[in-house]
Amino acid sequence: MKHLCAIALAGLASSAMGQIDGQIIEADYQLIWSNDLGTGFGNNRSEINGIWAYCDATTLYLGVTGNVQDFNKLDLFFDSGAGGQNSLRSDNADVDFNQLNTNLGGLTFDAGFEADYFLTYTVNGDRNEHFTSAAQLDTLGGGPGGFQGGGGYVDGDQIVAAGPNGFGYTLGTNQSNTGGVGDFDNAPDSDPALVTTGVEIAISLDEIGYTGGLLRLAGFINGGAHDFLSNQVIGGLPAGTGNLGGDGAGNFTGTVAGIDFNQVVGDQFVVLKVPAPASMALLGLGGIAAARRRR
Ligand SMILES: [Ca+2]
Ligand SMILES: [Ca+2]
Ligand SMILES: [Ca+2]
Repeated sequence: MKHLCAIALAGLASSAMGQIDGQIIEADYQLIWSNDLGTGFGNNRSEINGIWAYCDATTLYLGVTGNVQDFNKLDLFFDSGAGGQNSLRSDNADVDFNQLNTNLGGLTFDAGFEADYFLTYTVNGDRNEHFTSAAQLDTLGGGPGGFQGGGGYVDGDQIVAAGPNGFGYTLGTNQSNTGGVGDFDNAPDSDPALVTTGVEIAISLDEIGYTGGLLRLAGFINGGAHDFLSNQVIGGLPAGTGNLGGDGAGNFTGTVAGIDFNQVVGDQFVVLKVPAPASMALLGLGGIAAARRRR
C-alpha cells in the first residue's frame, strides 16, 4: 500500500510517538481548524475547539480538542476513498441502538463529501464512563459496524477498539478542558486554538480504507440519541448560529434527517493535512472536491 501519508514518514522518523491519552501535545500535530462559535451544549461539557492531525505510514492521529459529556455524542465521519455516502443511508450497521440508521439516516453532507467511515464517542455526565462505536459506510449500505468498547475511565485512559474492519483504532480521552469557546453568545474562555485536551484517536489507515488522495473529516457534537445537532460542527457554522437541532433550524424532530449542510454557508468538513516535509503540507486544496463529486 502506497499513499501520500507514507511520503511524510521521513519527516517523522526521529519523532517519538506520543501516548494516545487525550492530550494533543505531540509536536507532529498540526492545527487543521479551530472553532469560534460558543457552544449551545454546555460550556466545557460539550464543545469542539479544534481539529489536529498528522499521519505516519500506517496511522492517522487525530485530536478533537474540547469536551463531550452528558452522553452527548461526538460523531465523526471520514471521507477516505471513492464512493461512500453523501446522504447517510438507513441500512448501515446497527450502531448505538440502531440510531446510526434511525436518527442519523438522511443527514446530508456538503456536495462532494461522501462518508466512508463513522466513528462515535460518548462520555457520561459524571465523566467516569466512556464508550465508542464505529461502522464502515458503504456506497450501497450494509457495511460492518457496531460497539467497539468502553467502560469506566479516568482522564488519560484509552479504549483499544478492534474496529469493524479489523485494523482497529485506539482512542484516548481527557475531559479536563475549561478553556476554548464559551457558552453560546458569550466570549471565549481562551483561544480555542490553544486548547490541548480532548479526544485523541490513532486509527489505522487500512481501517478507514484510505488509499491516497484527499482525506477529509466531517463531524459534530450530537444529542444523546444522535438526534439533535449542536452548533459545534467541524469546519464551523456562520457567526451567531445556534444549535441546528433535527431540521437545521434548531427544532427537535427526533432525527437529524432534515440537516443538509449544503444549506449552511461554508464547508462543514475539513481536509486533514499531512505534516512535514513542507511540500507535503497541503494535499491540494480547492477544486478537487468538486472534481471528485459522484452521484
Ligand atoms: Ca468517500
Ligand atoms: Ca470552554
Ligand atoms: Ca455547507
